[in-house]
Amino acid sequence: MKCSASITVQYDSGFSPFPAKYWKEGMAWIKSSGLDAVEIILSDPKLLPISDIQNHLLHLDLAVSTLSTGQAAGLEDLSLMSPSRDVRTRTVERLKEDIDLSVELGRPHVTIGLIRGKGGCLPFDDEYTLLCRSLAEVANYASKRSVVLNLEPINRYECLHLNESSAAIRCIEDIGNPENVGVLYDTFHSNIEDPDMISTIAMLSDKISHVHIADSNRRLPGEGHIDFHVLKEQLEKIDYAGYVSLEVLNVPSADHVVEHAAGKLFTFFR
Ligand code: LER
Ligand code: MN
Repeated sequence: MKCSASITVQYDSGFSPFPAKYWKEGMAWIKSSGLDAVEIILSDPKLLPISDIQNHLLHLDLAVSTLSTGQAAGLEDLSLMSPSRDVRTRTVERLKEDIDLSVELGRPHVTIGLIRGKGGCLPFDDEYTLLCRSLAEVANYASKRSVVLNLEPINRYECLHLNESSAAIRCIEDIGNPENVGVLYDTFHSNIEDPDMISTIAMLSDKISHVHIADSNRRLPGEGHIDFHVLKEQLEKIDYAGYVSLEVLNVPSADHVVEHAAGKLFTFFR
């Protein structure tokens, strides 16, 4: 399977084993580890040295699997379901900029994870309506630019909406089933929220547009209790052809992740 790992390029992230200022070294590590692509973590594309990044990717002959956009929720309080119209508008605008960046980088998918907002400011149904409205606008723009969005179910301890995989499917239906919106299946979240990981993958089937790999404790695969052999078999059964992308915490250390990431990923997915 095509393998990728997360590298942050703007601000430090617990999901990148390299600090933001060492993004070039991070991408070189991905290349030398034999992975196929980098998942880029960013907050504000307007502040990025885009041509520098493009040149470096070209120099390394490295693809981009996905743009991870959730950092802007944590650092800038952006949210697609905010009670504030101004915040929602700025969030939609930001995601349009992310989509434009995707076009410049060869159309990697753009993830809608925590940038949807944590929820809890308005009655649940009202927030969900706002989320669907904002998401439909972003999806429409992405469709015009031929970019795929990954809608990511995220566990209940991080946000209140779209925790289970089935909720993401329902949300995609509620915005009219746009062809360019898929589900980001994150093994860490699914292990917490879904009734059964294997039947969930079967249920999601060709709606899966991206996969995040982390074990039950958000460490490297094989360091917790998820059965990744069975998981890989199930991804093969549904003919999943996208990336499996490492998104683990730097536990016990970033050095540990740098040393073992590719080996652990390849044990299960190559
Ligand atoms: C992002 O992909 C994710 O999985 C979230 O849990 C980030 O906190
Ligand atoms: Mn994830």
